[in-house]
Amino acid sequence: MGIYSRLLSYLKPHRGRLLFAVLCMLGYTVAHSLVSVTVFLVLNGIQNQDRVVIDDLPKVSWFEKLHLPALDLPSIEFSTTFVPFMVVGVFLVRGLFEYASRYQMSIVGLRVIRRIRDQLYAHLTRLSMNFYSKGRTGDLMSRTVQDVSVVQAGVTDALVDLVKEPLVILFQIPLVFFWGGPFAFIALIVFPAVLLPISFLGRRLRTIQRKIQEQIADISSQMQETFSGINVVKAFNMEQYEVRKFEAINRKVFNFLKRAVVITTGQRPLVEVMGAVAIACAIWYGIRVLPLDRFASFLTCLFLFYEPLKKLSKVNATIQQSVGASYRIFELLNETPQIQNRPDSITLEGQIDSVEFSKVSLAYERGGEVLREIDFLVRADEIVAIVGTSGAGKTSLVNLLPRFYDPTKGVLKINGFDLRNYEVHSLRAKIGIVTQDTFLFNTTVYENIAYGRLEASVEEIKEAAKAAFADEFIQALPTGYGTVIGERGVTLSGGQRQRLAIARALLKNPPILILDEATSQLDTESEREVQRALERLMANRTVFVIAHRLSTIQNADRILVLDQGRLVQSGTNETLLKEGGVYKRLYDLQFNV
Ligand code: DGT
Ligand code: MG
Repeated sequence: MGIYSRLLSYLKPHRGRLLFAVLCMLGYTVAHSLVSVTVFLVLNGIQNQDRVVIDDLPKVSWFEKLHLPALDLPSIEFSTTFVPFMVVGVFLVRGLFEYASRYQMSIVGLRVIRRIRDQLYAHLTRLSMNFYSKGRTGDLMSRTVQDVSVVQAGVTDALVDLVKEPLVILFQIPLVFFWGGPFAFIALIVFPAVLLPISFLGRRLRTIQRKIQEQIADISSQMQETFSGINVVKAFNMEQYEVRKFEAINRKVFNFLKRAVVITTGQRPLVEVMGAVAIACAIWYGIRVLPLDRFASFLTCLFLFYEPLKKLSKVNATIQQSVGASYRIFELLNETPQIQNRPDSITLEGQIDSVEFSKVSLAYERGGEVLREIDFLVRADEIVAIVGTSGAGKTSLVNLLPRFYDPTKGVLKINGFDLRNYEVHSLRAKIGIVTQDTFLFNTTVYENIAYGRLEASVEEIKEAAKAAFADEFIQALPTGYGTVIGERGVTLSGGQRQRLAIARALLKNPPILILDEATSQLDTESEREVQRALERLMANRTVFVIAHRLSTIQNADRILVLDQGRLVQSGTNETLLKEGGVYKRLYDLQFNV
């Protein structure tokens, strides 16, 4: 119930609309109760030869036995020609109220869903890297799109019925007694018995729905993986394998859906049969005692009484399903970002004078340290090259600077202050990152370069592109800077992508630069252009470069050698080569000298 009340808390801002909807429902319920009255009028009219004569209502024998205060109704008499108009009138009023309440409730439901989706997306983008390192894009997409849709059913249609149907039941109860007297007890005795299976089946359904959502998330994950790695799938002839994997997941979804169908479709007949038993009991006794018009109204009332029960059982199913789905949504909303601003955080402003690692250790998972007690200090405008074997911890080391992760032990300082004291956005504004695989957005070249500084002028963007030696190939694209990347087959080569990334970084103009050089060798032409672009980018900045190029190593002011998470050597190319050790081995391997 906690989850559903959390869902309901989203309704708070819509109190006005809800109140209006509930009032409309009350109107609906009143009109709805009049249905049994019209039945009474019709039969009464038949019995009295075209006239409706009401004069005996309070004089029924069992009424007197109950010692109720006598309803001193005046006797009424009118022509049956009015009755059809009354019937239309009752249904018209009922319909209007139903429309108004359902419309308002549905709008509220849609607003709630929009809010949940917005909140979910905003929350997800705030979560830290450790959350995303689990590689769960498909699952996240599924939760934001699919699970939220399931929840929608629970807060729109279901909510209407959840309020309306109990009202109908409440209004029908006195009417059932009014028409049926003591026989009403017989008919209503079954009522609590109906609730038991409904609640039991509802709980089963909730569990099943959660499973269904999990499996659907697996479907999106499978699709996301296959399609983003489609070249690998094809290169290794694994299409059939992936198809079979997909079919296996899909079969699981099918099986769970089948179980849900058993409950959702079986529930209604179950409630119907139980209702029929109750009504049969009432008929058994009532048929001999009650006058025809009264008996017909009594029966109508009973049917109208059991109808909402059927609806409620369906509503319960829908609600349980949305609770099952919202569980998975709240699970995401409950995740807290690992990297957050401290309450007393300060803005990082002005010059960057020093970057210091002080006994910094990092473990992604408990126990497995990938960086151990790293100690070094970098002055402004120094170029620091980081070398080491694959898996030595180079990327992990530089990822600490923009606080993608925080060190598990030790402190990282900028200008002598712990990084964690700075406001995260102000810190990241000072850092530019160019990695091996440049991510480009499916938008224009302009926007891709200006990403992070969307307010930059066209001149500034072109300036940056020129400085990154990218202007020439951009001009050659179908619509130059306005070309949408990824659209109509516009794809860029690795070298071109890198130069766009360099232009992006140049435009941002950060005092600290992190560079993860490509290991793959570009062709000599673009290699030279990328190299020149990088040299421009590195000038007058504090640079941390994960070096794979000989020229980078030769230009570096200092080289840090990482080995299994430890800083084992540091110095210039010459001093390190003289020293021998890990660096000498790496150097010989990489540059074949
Ligand atoms: P590279 O790029 O192949 O030259 O290697 P490095 O030196 O950049 O290595 P790095 O820092 O990516 O990885 C160091 C170790 O940390 C390696 O054993 C893999 C592990 N590792 C890296 N990223 C993550 C992560 O996000 N989560 C976990 N659990 N482990 C990670
Ligand atoms: Mg790396």
